[in-house]
Amino acid sequence: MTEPALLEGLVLRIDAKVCHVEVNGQRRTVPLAGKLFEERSHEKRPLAVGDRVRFDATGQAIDALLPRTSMLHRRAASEGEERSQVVAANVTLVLAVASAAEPPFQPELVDGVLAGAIRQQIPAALVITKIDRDKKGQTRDWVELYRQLGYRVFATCAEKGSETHDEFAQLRDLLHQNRTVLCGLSGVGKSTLLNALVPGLQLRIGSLNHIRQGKHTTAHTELIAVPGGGHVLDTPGVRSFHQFQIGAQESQFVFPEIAALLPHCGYRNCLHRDEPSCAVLSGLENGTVHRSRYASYAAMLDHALRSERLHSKVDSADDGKRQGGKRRRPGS
Ligand SMILES: Nc1nc2c(ncn2[C@@H]2O[C@H](COP(=O)(O)OP(=O)(O)O)[C@@H](O)[C@H]2O)c(=O)[nH]1
Ligand SMILES: [Mg+2]
Ligand SMILES: [Zn+2]
Repeated sequence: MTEPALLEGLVLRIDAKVCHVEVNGQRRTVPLAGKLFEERSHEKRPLAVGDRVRFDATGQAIDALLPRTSMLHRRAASEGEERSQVVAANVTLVLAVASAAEPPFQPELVDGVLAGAIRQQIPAALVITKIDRDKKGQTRDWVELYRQLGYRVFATCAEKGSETHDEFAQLRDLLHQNRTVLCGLSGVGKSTLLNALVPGLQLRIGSLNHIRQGKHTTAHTELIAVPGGGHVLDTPGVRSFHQFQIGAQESQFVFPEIAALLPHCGYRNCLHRDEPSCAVLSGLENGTVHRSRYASYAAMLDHALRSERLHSKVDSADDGKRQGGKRRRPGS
């Protein structure tokens, strides 16, 4: 039988110039067409793991990206104009992963990942790893906070003899039902967790020394088919998760408990910083808004305001040249 002229595939992994693509259940490496780099220069890389692509079976280069149903993306750490870095496309579940200790729990990173999921309406959950290392007993408070916010939270331990089998079983079910992306700091135990969840996987685990030196054990991201159903993406780890082109007003809406208080603020455009009769600031005082969540919001808002000021300067400086078409609107 001859191959059809146009093939469709799922991007499993991206190297410098080739993609590993699953086509009709088979893995192939296919180069990227130059035109893709030109058309998609607003993103750090033209494609992301999880993308569906089309390519010509004779030309053999990927030259079309099929529409995404979702993407977990963040602001690429680069100078100059903001670019979007897509961590994963077409995912149905985001797992924010943070360790109870070693490294310490990082609420701003967790909140960034959860916010990224909200922006794309992707269901998300929180996994707290290494609970055996929690000497200060703070895990309970984090679990309670995020459960109150409506998230499923899994407190896990992968240490031999103290494994949290119940949590693993629940997470395994989720993996089977979804295309999942794990997102968190390097060294929190993402690969260890996946090895515990997926028999036979044997991902490489980092030593703490490596991690302290800033080395990643998982060098590339690869979408893995889970035997029995589902796909999962183990990422090399992110140090921060900042939103790509988020506006000041939009920032509050990725913190649902903050947005919920807006109708009770004295000012309609309240940004909950220092405005009088602010319901969020009152909530912060009486404990209904958690300090760490507010701190994450304030950091996000700060950046949004700075970048709005910067853009309004650029816009008035070269008025007309941009015609407002180049910059994408938040949330688009
Ligand atoms: N004590 C303890 N150590 C863990 C646990 N999970 C992972 N680790 C250790 O944390 C280090 C980093 O793990 P790794 O899975 O490579 O982290 P990743 O960078 O997030 O993939 C390794 O030394 C693991 O053995 C856990 O539940 N308890
Ligand atoms: Mg890893
Ligand atoms: Zn307010």
